[in-house]
Amino acid sequence: MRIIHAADLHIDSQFDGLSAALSDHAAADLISGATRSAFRALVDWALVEQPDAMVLAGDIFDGAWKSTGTRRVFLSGMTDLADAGIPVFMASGNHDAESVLLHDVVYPDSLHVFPVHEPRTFELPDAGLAFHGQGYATPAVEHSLAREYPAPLPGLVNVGVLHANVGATAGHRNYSPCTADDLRALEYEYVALGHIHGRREFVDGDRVFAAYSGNLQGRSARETGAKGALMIDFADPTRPDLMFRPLDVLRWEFLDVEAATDASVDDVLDAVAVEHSRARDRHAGTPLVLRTRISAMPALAAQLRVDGDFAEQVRDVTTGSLLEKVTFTSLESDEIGPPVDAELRAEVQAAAASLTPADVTELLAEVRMRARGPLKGSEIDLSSGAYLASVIERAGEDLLSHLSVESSGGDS
Ligand SMILES: [Mn+2]
Repeated sequence: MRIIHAADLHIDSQFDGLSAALSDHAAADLISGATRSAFRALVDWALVEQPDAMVLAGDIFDGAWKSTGTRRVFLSGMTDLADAGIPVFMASGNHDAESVLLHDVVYPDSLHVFPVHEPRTFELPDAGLAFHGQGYATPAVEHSLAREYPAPLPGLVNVGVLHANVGATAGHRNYSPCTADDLRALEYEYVALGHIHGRREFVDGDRVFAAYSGNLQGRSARETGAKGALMIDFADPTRPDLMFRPLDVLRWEFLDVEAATDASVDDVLDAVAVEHSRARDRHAGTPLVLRTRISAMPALAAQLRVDGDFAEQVRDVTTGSLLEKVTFTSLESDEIGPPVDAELRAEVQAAAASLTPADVTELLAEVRMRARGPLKGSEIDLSSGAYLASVIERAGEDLLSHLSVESSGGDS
């Protein structure tokens, strides 16, 4: 007996943090359609594998319906699964809580949606399975839903479906908070979890009793690596076997390139090419969206930062991937930077210091307005004083590094 476990599909969600550098139309189409394509890949995988059931552990949708297309895509997948005799058991999460979605659509009978005001058990006696779950009535569920989950049914393999933060995982909303011990105490054969986007297993000795499948499709540079769903095999119900299947249609990768102290521009390009080729090998065939961080000695870092040709060359050596962003950091060193006229330096620093948060807000608001469609600048937080202060500081530093490079160029 086997089930597929997926969670956090976030169908039709926007992608965070993509810069306007991704203006390529084919790339933009691939990205904006990625969560739908990954959902379709999930359905197609199930049609091939013919599991006894599929469970979806919350955040299937990203929020209020963005278009009728979202529902159509989901309904079409559910209908195909119904036609293949694969039932689906689905609980809502904080993103698709009952209060934000309109359930004005008729789904096939084989789609079972857990209620949101109390837990419910769906039995699948022919397959020997029972599914226990509860969805979110509102986006913020502050109490533990697991606490009220029913006792396991004897003679069946019991599967919990739960959207929750287990163990107060940092960086995630602490919704339906519970501990791994709370889940083990349910005495189910397996708890299918959603909410945390990284894959994670909870084990008792060598027995997995609960797991996060992670999300189906990475959506930002914070979600690097392969994303997909789990196949849980209960051939030995006391020891479920988990198999991860990547289903994402594009993948975020982070290239970290540290230049040697005596590196030239060409050396840096070679190093980027090597890291890129390794990443391509790791993710054979899956399109990559790259963030690249180049660490170099201060003078070289400053030179590369302002060198337009260099950006173009980096693009060339990463051909076949989408280069979303390149950042430069200076390695710690005693190196003395190229000279900048002291008077000029003081003027630049004064100019940067005299920029007010209001000036910066205005400038950034325009940048944000020009970003279109799925290319959303979530990193631009205009309400954060600390963020605005950091922008002002960086503006001053960038300008000074321009001046350093220009003055050193003039000397030679
Ligand atoms: Mn969630």
